[in-house]
Amino acid sequence: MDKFRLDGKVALITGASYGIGFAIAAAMAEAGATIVFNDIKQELVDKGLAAYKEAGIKAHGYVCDVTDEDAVNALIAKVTAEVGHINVLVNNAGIIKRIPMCEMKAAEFRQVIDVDLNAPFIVSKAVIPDMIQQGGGKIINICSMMSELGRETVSAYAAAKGGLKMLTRNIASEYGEYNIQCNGIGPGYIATPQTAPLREIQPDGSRHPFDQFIISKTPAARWGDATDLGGPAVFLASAASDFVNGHILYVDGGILAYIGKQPK
Ligand code: NAP
Ligand code: GCO
Repeated sequence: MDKFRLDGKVALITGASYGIGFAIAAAMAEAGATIVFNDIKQELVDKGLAAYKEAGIKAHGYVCDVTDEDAVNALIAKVTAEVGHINVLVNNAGIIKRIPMCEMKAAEFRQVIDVDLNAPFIVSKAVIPDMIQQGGGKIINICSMMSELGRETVSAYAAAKGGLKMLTRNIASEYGEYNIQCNGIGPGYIATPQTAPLREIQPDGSRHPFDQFIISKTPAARWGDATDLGGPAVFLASAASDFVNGHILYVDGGILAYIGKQPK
């Protein structure tokens, strides 16, 4: 089981003050990794530092907007000097805008692409040269059901997450020979602040129709919890997955395997 341990590894998880990033970081810390995270605002970093401390994890938090290439390069240099060489990168920071496509402004579409697709490119290219120098590394891109499926209102998000799937395969193709494994995790519907609007209780006390829809589309018959992503993330960050490259590991309670519950 030692191959699943992350002792001595430095893991940078982007946008990990809370939600999926936090849960992945907590699992990696349990497996022995030193945790570094960033978030876009100081208040979020402070909130994250307090949450890690409460969980008994010594994490290093930095403010950095992952869409800003200069800021990312400065972050990577600072982390390398202050904490150590980055062995594991998780491109987790992400946003969604739920707007019907024909009502969406091009600027809004670009903003989603910028955070969800351009930023993983920027952060990955900032860590890869040092990973090559160090003899290898692990990159995990947080993809989505929308890397495979479309639905109303999420055109920009689906375009970005579909692109992220292919960026994952391309990084694996281009840098696999340097012992860099780049894989994706495709979470199903996970209960986090990002999906809270889809689970809001209705004025009459009933469940949100989308909430009921997701339960009926998921063989596990529940929303995922962010902690459901911990084990898969540790696996993809560890030596146990050294010959797994360019793969998207869907952690979706079976959504992609299922046609959906037939109406009664
Ligand atoms: P979340 O709760 O909204 O957390 C995302 C984090 O990223 C937030 O802390 C956010 O800060 C930060 N962030 C946003 N833009 C940033 C930027 N430019 N630079 C640095 N940090 C930034 O989301 P989540 O649900 O945990 O999702 C995490 C990842 O999983 C995302 O990539 C998301 O698309 C993906 N995902 C989520 C689900 C789901 O069901 N929840 C399913 C599949 C994939 P703010 O709070 O200021 O926005
Ligand atoms: C939506 C959701 C999804 C999830 C997730 C699914 O509006 O459909 O927010 O996009 O967040 O990415 O895997």
